[in-house]
Amino acid sequence: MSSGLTIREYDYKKPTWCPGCGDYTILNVLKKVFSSMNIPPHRIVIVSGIGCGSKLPHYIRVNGFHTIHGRPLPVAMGLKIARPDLTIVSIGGDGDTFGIGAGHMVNVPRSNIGIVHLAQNNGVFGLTTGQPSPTAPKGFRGTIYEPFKPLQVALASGATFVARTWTGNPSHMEFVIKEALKHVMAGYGFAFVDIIQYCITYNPLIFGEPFITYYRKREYDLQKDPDYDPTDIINAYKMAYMDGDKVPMGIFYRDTSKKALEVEFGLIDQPPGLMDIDGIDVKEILDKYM
Ligand SMILES: Cc1ncc(C[n+]2csc(CCOP(=O)(O)OP(=O)(O)O)c2C)c(N)n1
Ligand code: SF4
Ligand SMILES: [Mg+2]
Repeated sequence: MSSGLTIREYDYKKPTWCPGCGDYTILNVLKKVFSSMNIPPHRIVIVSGIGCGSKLPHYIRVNGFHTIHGRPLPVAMGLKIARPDLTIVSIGGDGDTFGIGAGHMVNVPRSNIGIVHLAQNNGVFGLTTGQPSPTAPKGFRGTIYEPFKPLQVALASGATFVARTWTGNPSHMEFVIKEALKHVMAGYGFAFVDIIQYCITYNPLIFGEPFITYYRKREYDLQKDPDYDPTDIINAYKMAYMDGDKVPMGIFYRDTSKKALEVEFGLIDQPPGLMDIDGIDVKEILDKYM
């Protein structure tokens, strides 16, 4: 594994997101996580759907696959089966993940494939100018349904790592994404992270309060509670149902008793984080195709 990678090595094009958008935080945190974990750019693939947040692979110097709306998860899964040695991060908005892609949000976690999915959960369809997404609260711009519950669904779908963070607390996000990657790289399987993301343009207020103030007042760090046991799924469900004055953040659930699909079916000899293909000579392959 390479060492000494700086954040700058992941820099690429300048984002076109609105100034103040929470997606900047996610992008910067990802660069920081990759560099601090010394994962070189050529060993990472970020697969995204369609939406504001899904433009992220254009702004970071790693391999990227900008797929179609709602499909980052199945594409990432196919990629992981073909190249289990790579670190694969799937990313998509709340429309992508919980609307059009909801079927994949149920079936990919239960496969326990070793990928991390990051949901950019801003409560709206940002790219198409602010229609309510599945996670929008009842009443928001005429929404008549109760909101989709990302963590409850992730737990029920068999994800072996389930967490939540938000764009107003970058150091917390860094901790959570790092732990999610470690879970995957150790060969334990699928990791889901719900990222509550600020959309300054179409959803700046949460129940009438500014986004940052709302979550800062209510964030409740599960890892600061010595009595919280993230290996207990019943505890995790209880926390996933908690809403209102306290918004739990952090690792809700972690199950290290299962093997990732690629490990269980022998697609890979060792968990991905421990492999090193840097020494392999690819000239013969390149000569064949170029
Ligand atoms: C199959 C399909 N249906 C609809 C659209 C139109 N569309 C593009 S992005 C989007 C919603 C984006 O919302 P979200 O996934 O929450 O991402 P955000 O823009 O908020 O980051 C929709 C409905 C599309 N591109 N493809
Ligand atoms: S519309 Fe919202 S989600 Fe999209 S770039 Fe602007 S602030 Fe970000
Ligand atoms: Mg959205």
